[in-house]
Amino acid sequence: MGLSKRAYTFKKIRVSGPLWPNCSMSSPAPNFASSPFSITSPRRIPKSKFTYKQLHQLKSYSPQTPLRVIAHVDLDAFYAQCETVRLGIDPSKPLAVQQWQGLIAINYPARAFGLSRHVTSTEALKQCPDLIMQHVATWKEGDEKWAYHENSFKEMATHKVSLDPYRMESRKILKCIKETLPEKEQRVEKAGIDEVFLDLSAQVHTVLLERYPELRGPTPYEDPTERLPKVPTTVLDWAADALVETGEEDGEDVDPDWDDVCMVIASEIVRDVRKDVKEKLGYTCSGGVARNKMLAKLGSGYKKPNQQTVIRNRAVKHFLSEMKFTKIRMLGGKLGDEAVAMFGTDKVKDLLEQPMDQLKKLGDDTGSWLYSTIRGEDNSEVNPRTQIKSMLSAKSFRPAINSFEQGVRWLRIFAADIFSRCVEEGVLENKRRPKTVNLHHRQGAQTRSRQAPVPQGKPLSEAMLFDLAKNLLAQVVVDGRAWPCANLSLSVGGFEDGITNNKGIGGFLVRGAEAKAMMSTGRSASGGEPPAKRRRTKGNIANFFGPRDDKNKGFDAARAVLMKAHSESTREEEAEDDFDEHEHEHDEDDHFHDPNEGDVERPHTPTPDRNASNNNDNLYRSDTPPSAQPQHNTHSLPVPPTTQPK
Ligand code: DCP
Ligand code: CA
Repeated sequence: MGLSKRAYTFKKIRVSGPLWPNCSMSSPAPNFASSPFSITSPRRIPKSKFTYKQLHQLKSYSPQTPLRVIAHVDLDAFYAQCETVRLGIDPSKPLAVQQWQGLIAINYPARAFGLSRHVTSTEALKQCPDLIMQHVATWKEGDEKWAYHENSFKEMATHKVSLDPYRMESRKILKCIKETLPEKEQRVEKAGIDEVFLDLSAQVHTVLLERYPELRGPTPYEDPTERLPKVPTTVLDWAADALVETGEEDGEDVDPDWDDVCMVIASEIVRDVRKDVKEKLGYTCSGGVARNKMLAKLGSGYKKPNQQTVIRNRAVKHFLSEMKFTKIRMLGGKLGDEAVAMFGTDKVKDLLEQPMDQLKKLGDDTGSWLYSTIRGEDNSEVNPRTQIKSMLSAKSFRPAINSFEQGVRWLRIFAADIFSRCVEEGVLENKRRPKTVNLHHRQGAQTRSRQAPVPQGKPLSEAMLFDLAKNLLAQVVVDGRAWPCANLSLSVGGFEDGITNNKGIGGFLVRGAEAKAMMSTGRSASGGEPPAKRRRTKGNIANFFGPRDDKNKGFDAARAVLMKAHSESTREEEAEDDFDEHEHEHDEDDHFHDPNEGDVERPHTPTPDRNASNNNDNLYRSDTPPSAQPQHNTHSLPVPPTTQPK
């Protein structure tokens, strides 16, 4: 391929020409007589390779149409931008966000000094003496709310990181993006704290018909396989977009087809979205536009900061073959490592040579998913629901903690932290609500977990979460060998939509039974015996909680917590028996009634929501043992989609 030729063709596609053929400039109405079925000059008039059916499928966001357009928008150096915006700092100044001695986000001016997440704050200052380092907000033991504390990097033993400020900005940005898009033609998926996927298909379809009236009207001969007329222009204006080249000699010479036009329109939309986010909130972001999520995400990371990249269908093969497959969504973790070890390469190019049966050594579903993924196929849908499945609040202790009371003090912070996030999720309006609460406790190499159901019959409160957490810790403590404890975390999970029917007193009955189950098993309270049977443990409660253990610090306190919880749950149940008779008079659950809610649960999306729902001091630290990480971040393998959506 001659270099000059390539340069020429590239230029041709990027520059010149009318911006857009507006209606008056567009081609004449389609010549239906030119249908392949027509007897008059069937092959003379060139047609698009796309059909009317494929065009119409755009409107309904069908993943099947090759005209599909998906965008991925990712904030540049997100936490760092949050701090420049919050503090009103000139964004051209180098800035990094600090967490204890490490840096977790570095803005682009600071990256110019060679700084990356792996350097410590001391090293960073040597490399870039003017670096502004802002420590993340923290919860201080005993405080009711997180704050930006001075010198908090020295307070690792008594403070806990809060990512709330970034989550708040994230929500504002999401709202702004949604407001930029037409209300009835948007599909936005929050994919992480600083990234979204947009399915622009329906909106692009509308714009397409506005600009090209020849595409309107009924399908000729009512034949959906009828091909569309040719695009009435040979030059498209990609404005400032980075265009991935086709890598083929004649790639740019082939006239644009409707898929290219769809991408131009999508790209204009993404440019508008990015402009709005910048103008209204002050953040820059990068965008990727392509035919599916996987490619769009690769696109947004291709050129940063503050740029957008389009991967036209004609460029996909070339783009991917040059890529390391470990950069592909869901191949960045263990699955990618496994594939590298198995095939001795991290290049898509090499993996493309592997037949399907070889790839299936990774498992049947994974193998066929990988086979199509490296060929640029991804039918996964943009899922407009907020995807928080669990929330976790955690702390690693250096030095380790040694008593029940110390643990309880942290639980108070965790409960406040998680509760405030639940409130943001709409728990008070009963939009969403967690079903379970989990406590993870790490002592040496051993991690112990206890789980309890969140009582469903009354409003979720911070106090309720705290009590549940305390009970769970008490269970760990009475089981012995709890100290020294190196890591403690509390999480809530099983988020479900609001309760649509008013359960009334029934909810309280469940709570009584659930609480009992928790006490009687000493572990997870799910399942369990019927209440009548459980009641028998009442008399033997002291025995049940075991003999005193003087070496186990905090044992007495923990035991007292469990005994108190047990007696409360018994009292509740007795009282509830009374309520039951007056069920309709004691309608305490009005608060929960939300007729707008009650959708069925969405299928599991394999995208790991790394940032959106966690607040773990050590979430990103490589020295954190896996046991200290949240469950939903430690799936052994990302589960690729096994079924293709319709
Ligand atoms: N983050 C973190 N630790 C990591 C990765 C990310 O704490 N190992 C946090 C800080 C980031 C934010 O998540 O600002 C978003 O992560 P990204 O990977 O998108 O990184 P940035 O937004 O910082 O940079 P980029 O411009 O490369 O997207
Ligand atoms: Ca980012």
